[in-house]
Amino acid sequence: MIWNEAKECMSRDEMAALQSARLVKTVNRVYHNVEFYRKKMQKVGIEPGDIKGIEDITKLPYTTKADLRDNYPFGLFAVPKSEIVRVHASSGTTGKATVVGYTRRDIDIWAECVARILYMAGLRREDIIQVAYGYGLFTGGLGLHYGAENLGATVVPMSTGNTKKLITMMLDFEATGIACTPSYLLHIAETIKEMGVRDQIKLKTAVCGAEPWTEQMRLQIEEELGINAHDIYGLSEIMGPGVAADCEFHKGLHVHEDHFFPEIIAPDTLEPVAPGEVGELVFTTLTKEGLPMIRYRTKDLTSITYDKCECGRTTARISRFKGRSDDMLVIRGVNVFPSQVEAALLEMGETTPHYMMIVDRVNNLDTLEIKVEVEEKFFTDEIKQLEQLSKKIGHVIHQALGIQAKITLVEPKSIERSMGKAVHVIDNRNLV
Ligand code: DLL
Repeated sequence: MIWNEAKECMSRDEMAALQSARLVKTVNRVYHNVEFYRKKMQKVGIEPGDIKGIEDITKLPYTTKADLRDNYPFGLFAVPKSEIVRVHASSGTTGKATVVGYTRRDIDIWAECVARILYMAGLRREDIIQVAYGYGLFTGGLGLHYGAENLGATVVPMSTGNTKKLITMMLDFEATGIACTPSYLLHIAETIKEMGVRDQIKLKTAVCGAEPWTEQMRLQIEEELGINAHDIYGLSEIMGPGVAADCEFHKGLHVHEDHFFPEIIAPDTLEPVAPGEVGELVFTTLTKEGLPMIRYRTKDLTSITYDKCECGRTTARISRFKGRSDDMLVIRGVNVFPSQVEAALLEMGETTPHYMMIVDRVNNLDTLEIKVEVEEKFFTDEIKQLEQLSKKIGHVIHQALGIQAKITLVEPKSIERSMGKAVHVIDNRNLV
């Protein structure tokens, strides 16, 4: 039984009609309230009256993260500051933070979107959910928090910081749900094993996201903890967590299309690509008041399908993320995504998904070293075994990436664990 049948199971025609009406409203709102959008539309000769329905969306110009930075902090807000009840910000790795703002209604819609996802993942009001995303300017903690409250579940606002305490409370409170990054959940699973309490946990569902992860990693988490793990996607510029997530069939992430209109474009030509083809995901918000975004280029690479899902939902589904158009590494002319390394390692089965890629340039030639954590036993046994494993991983990585890498096997826990987003790449080439 789907909780929000009216919103998630409407026909494609009904959805298009709803999106059209909402887009027209949004375009009018930004044209009249945000100088940046008005100027941008005038530059390409578009007036609000030219946008009559969702099919006209391609007439509108794209927006990027740089536009948000250039208008730091509040320049793209479409309501008076007094209407904004909360701001979040992402620090990013370069330049100024990007600041996002929400009206009361935006916050309510956000909470509902996250609640729909928690419900889709099988959580109900009887559940006790630990939220172990960072609370604060990052949207993860508060986003999941209000979503879980909206569902009516009991929220334990753990944030990040103390894994043993989290596990103790997981046991004492009999927590049945957890929301955190997938890499942190793996670390939690390791610690649960070390504490010898795997049989005592009551956990049944995890809602993980905020960073790229593979299907293999999702399955590993499910197996290690004996739970269902779901993928939740979102970005601060569009709302935060809750833009899309996967149902029990795990065949792509359902987009809340009544609030966010997805497009997939080729990052080089900026032309739309056909359903099923991989490209960059672009979102237009359809109901946001505080910070509406028009054709925002997420840089996330995925594909889309409009086929009805086995679960009964009719909303568009995006595939698990292939990486970002900007986290793609070009090593010796070959495009490499960290997720390819993770998938290859997990498929092999003899290592953990804890790895670090170190890219360098020596005598004008790119080098790639991959540090991979392997089980303790490989270090106590004969050196030959270690060499064999390293050779095997080298072969698997070569097959997966199309380039050779130096493999360095390291002991368990020697690669730093992150409670926030995991870092998998150190690029020393200073290419930018
Ligand atoms: O990471 C919001 C979020 C919080 C999502 C908690 C899910 C759970 P930002 O910090 O703005 O917002 O980062 C957004 O993170 O463009 C993707 O590149 C990446 N990302 C988020 N979720 C996923 C996911 C939050 N499920 C950026 N799979 C996005 C892959 C993800 N990448």
